[in-house]
Amino acid sequence: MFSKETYIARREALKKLVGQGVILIFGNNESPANFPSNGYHPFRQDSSFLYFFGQNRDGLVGVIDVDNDMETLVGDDIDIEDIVWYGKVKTVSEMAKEVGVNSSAPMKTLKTICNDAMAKKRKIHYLPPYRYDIKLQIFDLLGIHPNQQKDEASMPLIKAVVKLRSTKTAEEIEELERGAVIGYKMHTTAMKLTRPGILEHYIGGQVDGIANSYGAMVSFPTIFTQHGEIMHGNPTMAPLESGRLVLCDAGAETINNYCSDNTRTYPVNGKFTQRQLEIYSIVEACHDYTLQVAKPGVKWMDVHFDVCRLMIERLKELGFMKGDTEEALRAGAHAMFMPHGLGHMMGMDVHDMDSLGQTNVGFDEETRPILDQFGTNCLRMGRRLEKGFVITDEPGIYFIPDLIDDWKASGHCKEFLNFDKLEEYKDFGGIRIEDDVLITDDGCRFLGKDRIPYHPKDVEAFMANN
Ligand SMILES: [Mn+2]
Repeated sequence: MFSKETYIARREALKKLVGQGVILIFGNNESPANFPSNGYHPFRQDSSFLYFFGQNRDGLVGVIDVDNDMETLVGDDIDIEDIVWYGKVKTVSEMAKEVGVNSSAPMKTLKTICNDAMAKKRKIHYLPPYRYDIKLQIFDLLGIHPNQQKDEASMPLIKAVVKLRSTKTAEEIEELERGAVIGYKMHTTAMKLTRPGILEHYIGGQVDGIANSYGAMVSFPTIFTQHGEIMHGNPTMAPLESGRLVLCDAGAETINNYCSDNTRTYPVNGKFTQRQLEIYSIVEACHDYTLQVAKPGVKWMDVHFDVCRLMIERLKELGFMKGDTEEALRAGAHAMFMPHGLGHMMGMDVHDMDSLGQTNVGFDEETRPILDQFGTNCLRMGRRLEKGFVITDEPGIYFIPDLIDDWKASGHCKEFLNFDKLEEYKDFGGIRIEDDVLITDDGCRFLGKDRIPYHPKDVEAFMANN
């Protein structure tokens, strides 16, 4: 947790931005896995609640009455039976004081607060809920059916939260650096363990264990797979095979829930083949290009398309693509190889603020999302970069057999693709290289003390020596 002053300042800024009404920030509750008292663990608090109220406990709601400048932490103190099982915990009043909130109240008061505000026709702001128990709670409190809650969520509140959380402060950057250090341990451990015969599942478990040991948890389910062409290929019981590539996309959350998110792709036997190197070097060039151009004022969507141009040019040289680069780009032909965006915002959520709506987070009046083109519709971030943004740089090239068959059958983008050549690569898999980048005054820099090896020579040397 940060100091009390941090949370006070954040709430002050929020009040100024929202201007009027009553703001409800819902914390999360325990979530049952297979029976009520056996929950998913560790408990994950809502990130916006953590941002404004700091407390990492279930069953809390933060109330900010903007008009009367009053803040209340709502929640029930635990009783003696719970103390027997879980030990003594801080009272809600103590938790409120820790984050500079003067008043606290039991959960039943929340209904009274809401009824009173509704009777006076005051605006009640809440963020789009994503957990079903919170949807029921909002239904009980405000009478808004769960199907309507996303539409009725407060746009002024969403915009204010996005504005505040997008720019990372010095103390947040320190946390993100800590996350990157754990991420480094996770990835280099996976590289050290990788060898023919070992199970994907085993290495995935070791990677997760490091996140749990040094931080709070993984920032998303670990991807460790020889099928890199499957975007979210979680580890299976398959043994690693010599001659194949393995893709590891994994990240940690620190104890204070700031994330890391990196991807590396490397040969199971520690040595790239020529065929693998040809594709790898394109992804490497795209990854490095981003670093040269990312700085305040640059539109991320432009960087994304420049990377796609570079990819098309290089794929033309190898005979995978053909025709005019600009026309191929406009047609979205490159999505055969990279069906996702170049990167996303990262912070307390690995896809930062995803629950607030990607259009609200990654786009603005000037830069609108392109939702009607396969691949480009997965770009989560497009708007101009600002100092303090943290963004992932994660180009990739994949050979997806079903996508090759699908486009070949329909003739989609056939003027830009060499399907005969693609047929030969159906067993290739996929390559992605990902790092987390902080936008600085006049450029950008990687987060983390040490770089996880990614240049082929460094990867091979690291795997040979460990
Ligand atoms: Mn990512």
